[in-house]
Amino acid sequence: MKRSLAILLTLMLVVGLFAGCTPKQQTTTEGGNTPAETKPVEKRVMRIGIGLNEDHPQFKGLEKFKEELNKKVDTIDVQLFANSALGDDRAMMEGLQLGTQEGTCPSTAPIGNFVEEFKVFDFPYLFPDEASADKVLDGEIGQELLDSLSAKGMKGLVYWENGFRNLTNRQVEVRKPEDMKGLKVRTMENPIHLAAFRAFGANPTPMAFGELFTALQQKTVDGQENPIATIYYNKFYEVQGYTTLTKHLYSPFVFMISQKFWDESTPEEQEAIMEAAKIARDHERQLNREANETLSKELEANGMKVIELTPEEQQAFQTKAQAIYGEFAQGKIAEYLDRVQKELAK
Ligand code: TK8
Repeated sequence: MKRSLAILLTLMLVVGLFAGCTPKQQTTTEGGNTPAETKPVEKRVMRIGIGLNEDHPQFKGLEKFKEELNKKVDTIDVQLFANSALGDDRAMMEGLQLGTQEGTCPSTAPIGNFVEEFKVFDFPYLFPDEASADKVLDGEIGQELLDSLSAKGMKGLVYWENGFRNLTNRQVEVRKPEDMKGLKVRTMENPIHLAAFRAFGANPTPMAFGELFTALQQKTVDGQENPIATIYYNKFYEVQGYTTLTKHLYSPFVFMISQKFWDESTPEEQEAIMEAAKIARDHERQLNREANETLSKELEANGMKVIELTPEEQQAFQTKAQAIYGEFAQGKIAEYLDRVQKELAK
């Protein structure tokens, strides 16, 4: 259903392109009642898509972005699309490159397929808490990585938060890596995540987020991993019995627009976009942290068992994960990993 909608939208966009309706010319006008001498404001359309739904803090952040941007400039018409309506994270980034959409906010994990250095954020148990993540992401290292996206046709604006990821599954009360033996776990499309789950003893399989709920429902996979907010707002409790608070990975989002849209913006628009993106970031992070703090109870109220790990139990997962660092910490990724670790030790 979602997929056919995505195909339909893609077709419409392609037809639009052939009809000579390129994104630059794809403008809307406002002010039909303006006096003849006043030129109506020509608006450029900024279509922003995400995989999560309208209830998630990420969507609330986008609404905030839209509101703030509208306060500052009246030349950009922000249109928001939730639920993978424009495609999954990878397809939407390709859409930015192709010019078929203007904005998205993917997890960093699939970005590593475009700019390798982003994989530095895929090492499990790298960040001990949100404050440490903010320090690195909002600092020099984070900025360098955002800048590296420009060469790929994407303008990285700022980092938002997906959050610490936790394991859910249908049938097993997981407390230690051994409990995951043979468990079919969906991960994002990222080699380090796959290796980590193999190291835990699971049987991981990569899949786009838009297909996940159905896959869990149809038992194609037994489990998945995501922050509490996503587990709750996507109603995974309807198809999953257990959440284990593994907190195995801090997952950032990158709020990005197409480099083309950015380059075609005036300096005033660029400043407004950047400011609105930052205000929205702070709003999104705050809502997301509240959600991740408070929604465990709601998962339980909806029939899930939420398993908190002792520090020793968590250490067992961390030790397994540590074993894969060497294999993936190579070349530029190793350099970034080293810098991140030094920054965290300061
Ligand atoms: C949504 C994804 C999602 C991510 C995943 O587009 O795929 O599991 O955590 O939230 O970015």
